[in-house]
Amino acid sequence: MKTQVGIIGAGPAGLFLAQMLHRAGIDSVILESKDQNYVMGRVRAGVLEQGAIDTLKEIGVGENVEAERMEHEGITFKFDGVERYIDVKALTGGRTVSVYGQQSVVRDLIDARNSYNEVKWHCPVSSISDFETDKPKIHFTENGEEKTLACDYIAGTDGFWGPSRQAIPAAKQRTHEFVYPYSWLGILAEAKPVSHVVIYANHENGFALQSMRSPEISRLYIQCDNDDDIKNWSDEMIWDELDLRLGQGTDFKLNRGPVIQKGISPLRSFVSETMRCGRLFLAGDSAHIVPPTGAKGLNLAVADVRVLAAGLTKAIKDGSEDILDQYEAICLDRIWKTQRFSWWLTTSFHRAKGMSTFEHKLQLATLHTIVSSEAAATSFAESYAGMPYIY
Ligand code: RFL
Ligand code: PHB
Repeated sequence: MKTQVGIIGAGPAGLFLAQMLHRAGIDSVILESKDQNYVMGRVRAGVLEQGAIDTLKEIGVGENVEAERMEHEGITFKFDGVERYIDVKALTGGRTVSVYGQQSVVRDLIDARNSYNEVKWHCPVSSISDFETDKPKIHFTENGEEKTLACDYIAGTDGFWGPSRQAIPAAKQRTHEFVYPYSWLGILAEAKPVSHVVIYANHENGFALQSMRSPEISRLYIQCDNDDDIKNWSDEMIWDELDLRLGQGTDFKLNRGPVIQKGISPLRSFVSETMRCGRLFLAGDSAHIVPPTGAKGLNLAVADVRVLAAGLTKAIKDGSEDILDQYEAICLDRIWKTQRFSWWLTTSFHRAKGMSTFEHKLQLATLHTIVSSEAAATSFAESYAGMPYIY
């Protein structure tokens, strides 16, 4: 088997990349270890930057997003008796974010792909080889049979646990990691959201967040312990805790309804500064993880693959790797700025066990600064709405 770009993983990064390459007239094959229903059923990201929405439209996948997205002009912060709406649109000269679930993004991109070349589902990649030559290879299994895909370039869009990053020789890896002392317990519920914007709350029991997927479906999160078990939390306990933390001493009540999905996710910050090794390029969660506070993971993946698609197109069509040579530098600038934003927002809103009163007072001072200084609020809003793209 042969193709121009071999793509490992049909998450958002791989699917966006494949669509961009297709529009540029470049062939690709996507190998995905799971099946289509599993990938389409994964409940993850919800908030997309204006740039990610515009990218979907630019690559010809904008129809559903335009009809279904819920545009958010701001966000509400609750802490220390304060409830403040941050008007992101006004502070950034008109930029907004939108709630459009990762499930919908993935569905739209898979539908687009299926119209010309299906993803190879159930094809786990076991290893990659020869990527430091001009004949890289991807080794995978299909229906129990070992196969090889020969390609000009490999895109490692296989998430944090995939094989691409692991294939880079240890001496060439430059990685940085920070693991937080708390996790997120998230639920999806058939309940009308009470607020039409996202709410972030800092409460003495920990962080809480209300978001949504549609006018009928709420998406809600609370901070929990790293060693917590979802079995420790009945639905009623979760609703009570959400009301308490989001209420901040008022008689605030969410609309309750059947919980259709629940799970716990750890929080991690991670950067692989080595995003290229010969003809292997890492993009999305395989190269970096941000904690979900700030809602940047999928958005960063889109920014990476915009650069990668431009670089691969130029390399394959014109024989020039000059954009690919800049790939790491262009991506890492955005990645580190976004890491800083996500870490800062996470540590300002969560209560770590054993946190000193000094650290807690600093958290509150940070949040009071945002709501009392237009300059500080603007800095937050610029990051939340997302930086402009280079490519
Ligand atoms: P993914 O989505 O992990 O996809 C990688 C794909 O690779 C496949 N794979 C393999 N395929 C073949 N062979 C192998 N050996 C393979 N190993 C792995 C996997 O099956 C999978 O299909 O990575 P990608 O494409 O880089 O996308 C990243 C995003 O999914 C992630 O950054 C976001 O979900 C993060 N995120 C959010 N991002 C936002 O921009 N806005 C948000 O509001 C937001 N909220 C969130 C989030 C992530 C969360 N969790 C659960 C981590 C909220 C949560 C709770
Ligand atoms: C979501 O809607 O899933 C969501 C919203 C805001 C975040 C993270 C996730 O910071």
